[in-house]
Amino acid sequence: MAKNENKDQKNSIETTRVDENSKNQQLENFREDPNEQYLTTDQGVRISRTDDSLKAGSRGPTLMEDFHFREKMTHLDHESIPERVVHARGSGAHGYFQVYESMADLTKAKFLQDPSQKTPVFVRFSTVVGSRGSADTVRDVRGFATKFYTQEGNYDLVGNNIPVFFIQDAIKFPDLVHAIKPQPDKEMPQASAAHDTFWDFASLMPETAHMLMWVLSDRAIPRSFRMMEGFGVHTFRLVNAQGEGSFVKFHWKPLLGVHSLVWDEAQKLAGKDPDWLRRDLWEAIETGEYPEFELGIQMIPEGDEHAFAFDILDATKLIPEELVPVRRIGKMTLNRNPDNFFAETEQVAFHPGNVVPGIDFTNDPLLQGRLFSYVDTQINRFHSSNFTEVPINRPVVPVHNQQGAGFMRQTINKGKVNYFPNSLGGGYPKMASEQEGGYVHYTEKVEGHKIRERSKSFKDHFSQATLFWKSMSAGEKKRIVQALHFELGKVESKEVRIRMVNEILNHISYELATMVAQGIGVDAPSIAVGSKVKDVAGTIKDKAVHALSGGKTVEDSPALSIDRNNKSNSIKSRKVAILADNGFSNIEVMSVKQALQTQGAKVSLVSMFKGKIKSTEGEELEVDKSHITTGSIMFDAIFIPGGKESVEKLKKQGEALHVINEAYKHGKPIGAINEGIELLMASSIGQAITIASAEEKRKPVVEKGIVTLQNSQDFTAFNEAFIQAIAQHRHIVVREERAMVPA
Ligand code: HDE
Repeated sequence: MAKNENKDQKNSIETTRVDENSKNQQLENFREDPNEQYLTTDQGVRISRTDDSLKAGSRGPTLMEDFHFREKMTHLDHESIPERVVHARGSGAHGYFQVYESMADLTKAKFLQDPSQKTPVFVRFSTVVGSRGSADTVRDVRGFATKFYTQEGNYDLVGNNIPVFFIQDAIKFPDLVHAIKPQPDKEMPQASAAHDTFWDFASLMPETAHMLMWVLSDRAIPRSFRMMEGFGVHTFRLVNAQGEGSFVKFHWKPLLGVHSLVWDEAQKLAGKDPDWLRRDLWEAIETGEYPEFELGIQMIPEGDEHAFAFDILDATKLIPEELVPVRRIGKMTLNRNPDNFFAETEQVAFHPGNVVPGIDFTNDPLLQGRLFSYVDTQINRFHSSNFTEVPINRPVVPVHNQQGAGFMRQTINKGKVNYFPNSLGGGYPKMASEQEGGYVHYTEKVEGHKIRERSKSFKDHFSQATLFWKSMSAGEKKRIVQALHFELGKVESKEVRIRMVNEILNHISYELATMVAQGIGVDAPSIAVGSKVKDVAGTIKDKAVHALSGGKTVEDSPALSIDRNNKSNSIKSRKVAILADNGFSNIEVMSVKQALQTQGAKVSLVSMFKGKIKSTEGEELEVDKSHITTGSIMFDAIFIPGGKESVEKLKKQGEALHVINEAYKHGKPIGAINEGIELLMASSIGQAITIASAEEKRKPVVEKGIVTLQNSQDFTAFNEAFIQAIAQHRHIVVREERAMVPA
């Protein structure tokens, strides 16, 4: 008895300690380090020679008894497992999460109580549609899945970078995935929605309208995984120790702000560096630029379940932040790259059904269907339900149950008892009371007739799509139209294009439908429809008015816009290229480089060839990147130092001129000092900018995100202006009236 009491004390949830290193320490037991070791077979036998198979004579047939050959080849033959049916391409990172203050009033989840506790996490970012080897920068939703290794077991927040979804009911998911994936006859196109079947489906499914707007916006081409928001999408439920529930929406807010690529850049990156986002994440962590995200919650008291003009169980709707503000409750820091892609990033298995006490589900029919799908597909990937024993998937707390056996079982369960109830095994493993950390499902009252029907409260498909459109900046609107020109421009069926314009876009906005029609060979709609809408109670209202009962309405939501609300003004980890050749001004290079690096930017010297280039002052600098291996698309800003000889050489290099034109076209800040300005004027942007007038010379001049300094050594003022231009990230709108610059 006394022995069991001690054991209980040891096993108590209160005394279970988890800290930042718990997961790393657990993984250490499984790591293999080849350093200074002999090559062996899987049986541990040392190998004397691995370059030749065992043969009957050096020109004779290979012998069956060559166990080393057989084993080596067999492993290669079986190295692949099925890729994920969606979200196949992903990148992972380890880190930790820390809550800012106890959330005990809302949830009893232990990892959300103590601000001094660091809970280990593993995050996997992904694209959705493309296969494992597809490009990172395609237009797509990004997955943002987080596994919290808590002292009460694993909690998975399996979200996306877009707060809503295409469909309302999980039963439509196979149709959606079939429509958007490559067509079944010719397996084309790869990693793209721009084809007939997807837009055919979308044009017939008005519930996709809101999500389509997000996917067509800049959100779907993030500049970095570190610079995008994450969302839990569904309404979940938090439950406190008193058993009181409240509804919650989860958000991740990146501390670097939200930033995107432009479409032309994204497409080019897909060719020049298909690993763009993966590399960015990896390098940021390697160089100590740890990605940070704050966890935010929107809290809806249980009594407000029906207070909105939409249904909070409908995953095609968000709750405008202007109605229910996002409270930031903690921070996640990603600080360690995986040791092995396959063992960790590929084998990690997330599941929205992995919850801990204090976090519970709602009846959102999309969420309910997900609760079935994840384990089902994981059994297909791993051919066994024992995938939970793979190191990356193990909780950091002990697992005791009678679910033994199956392919590749690792755990050796002791004893003859594998059932419950039992007396022969002392009744163990035993049940935990709620106080002992036992999971108790929220006792929601549910009643209803069995029926295959959509709730009437899910019927309004356009109001939030309209709210999104109306909340965009002028530039964002323009880019949504361009995205539609691309996506629908690739659709061969005119019927589908017409239906998209009339049955979907015109219901979102007449302005949008008209602008899109113009670019895709379809007549503009003759009348505006859908500016009014019926709410759940049948009242006719203006569209995109989101009322919380009590009167507050939202007709414009800046929180939806990147341009208007979500940027940061830091240049931390931004990449800047210095274009130079022999005969550059070293003093200018050094001054600008140092100023940028002090602010956390990464600076690279780019020239025609690798090797060293010499400055006018005689200093030699190592070139970081040659033109052939890089391009403007791999940088956030460009700087051209003076130095007559260098600039004269660059003027004759199409590569250097192309960097300037393209960076200009993509809205990127460009800085130039003294003779460097001549290179700008020699490029096509010479026609787009005027550069400083005589009296403005000697101090930096900023025009359309181009910062110049002439006849002056006042680099401090130049650097300040250049840094400010970089902090604004893009200067697209102000440049667009001079669209003749080629790129
Ligand atoms: Fe998923 N989803 N999903 N999904 N999902 C999968 O599970 C599914 C949805 C999300 O990095 C699959 O293990 C259904 C919404 C992420 O490993 C699969 C429905 C959201 C990941 C699956 C949805 C997500 C997945 C494929 C509609 C945001 C990648 C491989 C009812 C809240 C996780 C796998 C990782 C992966 C099913 C919709 C996020 C097939 C049935 C909404 C981030 O089980």
